[in-house]
Amino acid sequence: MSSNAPASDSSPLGPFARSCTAIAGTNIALVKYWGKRGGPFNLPAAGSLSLTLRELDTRTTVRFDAQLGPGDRVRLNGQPADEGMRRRVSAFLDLVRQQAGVSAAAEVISENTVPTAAGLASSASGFAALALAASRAAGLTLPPEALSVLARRGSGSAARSIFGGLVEMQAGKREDGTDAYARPLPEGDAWPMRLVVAVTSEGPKAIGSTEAMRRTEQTSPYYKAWIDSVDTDLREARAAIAERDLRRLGTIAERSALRMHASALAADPPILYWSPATIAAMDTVRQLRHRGVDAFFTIDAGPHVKVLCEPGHAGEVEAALANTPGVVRTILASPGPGARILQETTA
Ligand code: 2P0
Repeated sequence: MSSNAPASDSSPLGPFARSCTAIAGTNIALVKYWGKRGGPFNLPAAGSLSLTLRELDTRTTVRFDAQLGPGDRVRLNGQPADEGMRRRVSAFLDLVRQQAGVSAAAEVISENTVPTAAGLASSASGFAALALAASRAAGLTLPPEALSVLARRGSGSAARSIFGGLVEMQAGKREDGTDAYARPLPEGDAWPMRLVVAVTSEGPKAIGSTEAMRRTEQTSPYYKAWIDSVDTDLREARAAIAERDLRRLGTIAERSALRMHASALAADPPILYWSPATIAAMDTVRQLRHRGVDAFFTIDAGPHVKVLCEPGHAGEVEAALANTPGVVRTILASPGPGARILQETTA
């Protein structure tokens, strides 16, 4: 079954259950997203640029069924989702139901390939897989840009995971967010590179990125300077990618991550995601460079360090990070495809 027409509950396909299983890789931003324009559409204040990964992904099945309900059922990694997540997923499903003219409740079953305990479970892969699975299960066939717009409503970084390889998210200008979507960079999936994740010891639960962004926007005196710097980073990153210049791209990625964290550090109260192991891993990366290994770090809203390098250097980078005090283990990741459908049923 494939149709552009919304399949309403009164269509020949309803009231039967329709389900879709989709998979999406998480992504790591090389030019970071940190700040929103405001309003109800989860609009980024600036663009961002990322690498979608093959090894760290989320697989999600959505089944709309008129016999279910009231309310949606949501299971994450084999457990019922907590109330906060269930509401967030339900609110997202409401957007899909509205767009498709469907009123049935849904069952959502989602599995991350990354153990949640590693603190790497990502809303990026989660909402990208959910956007694709839910829209298809509701009878919609959305073009990639519309899928990216939909995924953004769930989580800003999820808009990028619709596409594979190197991806740019544009901030857009419209108030309704219809131009705030991601796009794959030309041949961005054809450049072999590796990303080594240094999983650091877990500290106390860090502040979530949505709340941390809000606090940075509202209280950090460095927020405007951070946002003003992003366009230059994007322009230079695009040029580095066009030239296949890993050293230049990596240098921009480190700069972007440090500036993002600097803006958060200056919030009130301050937001500090780093642990001693984070700083030790950054130092390891600098030492690798002194030894002639092109390796470049980036850090997200947590203590883990992600290191960009050539495939031929990945073993040396992994070994050096594994020997770094406080690093619990490493994960070797590579560029991966965009969100895709694994299975669909119509009844
Ligand atoms: C990024 N992060 O560009 C940045 C860098 C974390 C640090 O996008 O509020 O979970 O759901 O739109 O997508 C994390 O933010 O935020 C994020 P919401 P999201 O990857």
